[in-house]
Amino acid sequence: MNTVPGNVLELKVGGMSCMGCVASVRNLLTALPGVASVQVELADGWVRVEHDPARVDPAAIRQAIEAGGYQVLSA
Ligand SMILES: [Cu+2]
Repeated sequence: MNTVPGNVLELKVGGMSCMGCVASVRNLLTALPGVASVQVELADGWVRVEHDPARVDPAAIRQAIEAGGYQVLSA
C-alpha cells in the first residue's frame, strides 16, 4: 500500500475518460467517512486520497472506486 506522510493514498485508476468520471470518482470517495480530500489527475489516471487511517482503510477506498465501475491498477 502506497502511503506517504500526511496519510495520502495514491492509486492508479483505470476507466476514467472524462471530467464526468473525475467527478464521480471524487464523489464516491468524499462520501466515505474519514476521507479529507480527493485529488484526481485525469491525464495520467492518478487518484490521491487524503484520509484518516483510523477511520477508513485503504481496502474500503479501493472498493469504493471499483464499486463505481473503475479499476484500481496499482495498490
Ligand atoms: Cu467519463
